[in-house]
Amino acid sequence: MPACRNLIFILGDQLSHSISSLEGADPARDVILMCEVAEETTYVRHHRKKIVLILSAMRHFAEELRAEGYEVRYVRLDDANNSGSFTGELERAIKALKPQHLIVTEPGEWRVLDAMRSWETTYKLPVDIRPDGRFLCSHKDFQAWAEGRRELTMEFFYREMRRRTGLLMDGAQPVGGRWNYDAENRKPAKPDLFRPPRPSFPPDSITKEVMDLVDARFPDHMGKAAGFNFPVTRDEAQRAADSFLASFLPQFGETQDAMLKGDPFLNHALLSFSINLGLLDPLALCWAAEREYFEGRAPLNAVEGFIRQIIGWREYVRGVYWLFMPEYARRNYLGSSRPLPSFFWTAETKMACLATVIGETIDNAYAHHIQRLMVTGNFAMLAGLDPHALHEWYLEVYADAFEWVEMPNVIGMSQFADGGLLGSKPYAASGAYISRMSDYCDGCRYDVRKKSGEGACPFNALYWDFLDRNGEKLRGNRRLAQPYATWLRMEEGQRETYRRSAQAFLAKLDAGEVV
Ligand code: FAD
Ligand code: DLZ
Ligand code: SF4
Repeated sequence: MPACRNLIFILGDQLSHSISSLEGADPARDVILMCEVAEETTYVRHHRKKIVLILSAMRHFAEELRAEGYEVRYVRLDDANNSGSFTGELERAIKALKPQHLIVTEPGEWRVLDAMRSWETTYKLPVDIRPDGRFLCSHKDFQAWAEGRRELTMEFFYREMRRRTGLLMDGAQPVGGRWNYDAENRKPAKPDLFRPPRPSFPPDSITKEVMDLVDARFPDHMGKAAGFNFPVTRDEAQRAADSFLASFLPQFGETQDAMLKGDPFLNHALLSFSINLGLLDPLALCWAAEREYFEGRAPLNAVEGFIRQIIGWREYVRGVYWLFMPEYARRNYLGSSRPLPSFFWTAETKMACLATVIGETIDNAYAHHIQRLMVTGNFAMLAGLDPHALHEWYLEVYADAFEWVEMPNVIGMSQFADGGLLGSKPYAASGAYISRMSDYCDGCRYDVRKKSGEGACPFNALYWDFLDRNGEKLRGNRRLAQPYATWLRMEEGQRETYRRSAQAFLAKLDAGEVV
């Protein structure tokens, strides 16, 4: 085989034709490497639908590149000589193709970047690690923004991104006079029988082959391949985006924080997996959403809320991840160490909220933001579950989970394990919040109105016990002044009842009883 000039290595979450590693690529000269490897599929036990999504999207992308004339060296998971790791496959490709340069786009995980940095020495080959142009804010820009700030408040970062992009801007001012319309987006929802159907993406022969492979190879991973319905090409992802913009965006704001039994998607976008894999361009989506507002088809609170999630939160958590890794992964500000209960994998719990959210996670490899934050995340923090084990669980179970976005959301936003770097107060709530924002409590084996003792909603006593046992670390937080004042106003007898009720619940949890 003639020597190729550049070997371009494309990872499973870099499936974009405008990815930086492809800039200047020449099909007549360069070879592309893509590989399905055991190490990536098992470093946590990813949900089966997540593996199907990534491998099927990779295979479809390789076909698109071949149709453009590229030679793609594509290694399948079940290929006889597959070495099982990125480095092993790279080594085999270098031996076979003898390239003069290696080109990659920086990966989304610190662990992979760390390995990449040694490739130049190991393979005695120039390695060009290019910035990932799919993000608005480079590592250097985020560093510059963070420099010298006492608090890394997302809202201020978001305003910078609004100014930088011009999205929803009227000169130097935000359209409508306000930057943030979140106050209008906190309503509970009623079942809506008229919610339009979601587009479906029936598996083609490529996806079917991957589904069989995944079921056979990963029998002990969560979920099943059956029922797989994710977009696996950019055309399918665009169809999903068009459907969201036309049919769901107008109500996106209203139901953003709501949770309903039997309606796991409400008006959410279901686009995070497509964006994170590279099938959709996040900025193009924001421009399309802005158009819906300017042309009168969607209200400002919905469009601003959607844009904020993407150019605000999504960019911000990536900035935090790269600024504080690898030390960020070990943060455990509240010193929590309880192992995850088995119901995180089975959904077998008497708590209807957790049974619903985890059950939907097992079925769909998806839960929406408030389910992740205020049900599973809130429970984990109140019960003192080990944040690192919880991070691995989130990385496993959600189809959109890649460490750069998952870890700050879990360690920072949901567990306060970073000590308040990402959020100014812990997202801790009693059963009253879940009852207000969902219909889960109707028919739950526990009574949300009962505060302690047998049959009481466990979130109630756990909430007070959480504040009590973390008092030293949290009492000084201005945003917790009101709950601490309420706690201190209580009779000592009442406080003791809460403590005992929480301890009785946690003892059952530790004993492996069904709670
Ligand atoms: P929508 O609610 O419709 O939001 C629109 C888009 O905004 C999403 O597609 C996503 O790209 C972006 N977005 C919204 N919130 C966030 C956020 N907090 N951080 C980054 N992007 C955001 N998101 C992931 O992409 N991967 C994860 O692994 C992940 N783990 C999470 C873990 C926890 C504990 C929490 C609280 C949130 C997590 N999120 C994660 C953020 C958010 O929950 C998901 O992006 C969202 O639920 C995806 O569904 P959707 O496309 O329907 O989003
Ligand atoms: C998550 C994942 C999985 C399950 N499998 C593969 C794979 O076989 N090949 C691949 O290139 N990428 C895979 N990925 C995504 C990678 O884990 C991801 O690209 C890195 O973690 C960097 O973000
Ligand atoms: Fe969850 Fe408590 Fe409501 Fe049951 S009563 S669904 S445990 S919040």
